[in-house]
Amino acid sequence: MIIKARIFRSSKRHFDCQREDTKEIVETTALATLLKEEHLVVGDWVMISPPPQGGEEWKIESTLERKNSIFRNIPREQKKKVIASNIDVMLVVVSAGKPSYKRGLIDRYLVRSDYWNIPAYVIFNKMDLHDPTEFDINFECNRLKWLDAQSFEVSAEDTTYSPKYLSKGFKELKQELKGKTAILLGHSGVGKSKLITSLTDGKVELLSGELGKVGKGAHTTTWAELIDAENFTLIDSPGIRSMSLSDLTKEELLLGFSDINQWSAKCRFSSSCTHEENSKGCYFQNLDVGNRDTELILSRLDSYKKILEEVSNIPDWLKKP
Ligand SMILES: Nc1nc2c(ncn2[C@@H]2O[C@H](COP(=O)(O)OP(=O)(O)OP(=O)(O)O)[C@@H](O)[C@H]2O)c(=O)[nH]1
Ligand SMILES: [Mg+2]
Ligand SMILES: [Zn+2]
Repeated sequence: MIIKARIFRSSKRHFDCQREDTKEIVETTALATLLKEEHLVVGDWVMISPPPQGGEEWKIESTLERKNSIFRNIPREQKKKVIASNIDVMLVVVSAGKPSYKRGLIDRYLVRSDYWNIPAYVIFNKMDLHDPTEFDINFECNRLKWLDAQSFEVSAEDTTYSPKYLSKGFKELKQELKGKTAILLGHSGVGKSKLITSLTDGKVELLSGELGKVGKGAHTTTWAELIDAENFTLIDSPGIRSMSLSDLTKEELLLGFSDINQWSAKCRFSSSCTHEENSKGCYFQNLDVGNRDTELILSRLDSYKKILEEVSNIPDWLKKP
């Protein structure tokens, strides 16, 4: 008997897999020869065979081809570490309270989303703590709409705080997630683990960490793991300190900023313009000030320039596969 199953948790040679037929979680090990050839990650589909008589552990016989996979780029080692596979949507979680909102991180994830060809939803969590003088959420949501990314406003923590639009945020999100595998990504402490508790109506309690004195997360989650939320599958993942894009070439980066690419064509010296204050005939430097569209365009340029600097630190020829 050979059964199809999916890796929900992994540690070195041992894997908790969910059987596709009964949805039961079983313990498995993989043959050393298989592990030598393949780095198994959560989200992988595998074929497993039952334990020998008296035994408890199933055996992973083979793996099925991945639809896609996501990785963490480790610039120091110029390495990519695959962390999960077969993902339908990335949930980019940001905090609308503490830790403070980071727009740049969203733009980084949108580049990855484009590169991986996996859609991204942006989740504004901790709306119960949101102080409108800190940042204008309407501007941010419009900006995302304009970038073709859906956004949702929710609060994972306080169930007593449920103005209509917050529960609406959850309802819409759950609707959108139906039948999908979604990975939660974002800084430590933004509430990824807490959100999973809310999205499973409290059925799944994960370890959540208090924020430290400076309002940053404590890196509570240390491994990626899958969670069966009945109508959809969620992957909790550890918070990242920074989301490196240094593996991309300048060309690849520009592909992920198609808006910048189009605007740049309007600069007088479009092929060489660096869009600095003193750049002659630069489209960006000649926009009407005090206009909302200008603010949006310049916010994108700001993100682009920051990432371009990082990408330029390593010469492109070193990045060819
Ligand atoms: N007020 C409020 N607190 C929240 C909300 N969501 C999460 N928190 C709190 O924020 C802290 C961090 O939440 P976690 O779920 O551990 O954050 P995480 O993103 O999983 O963090 P790492 O696992 O470290 O990456 C916890 O103390 C949560 O109780 C929210 O919507 N509102
Ligand atoms: Mg966590
Ligand atoms: Zn320019």
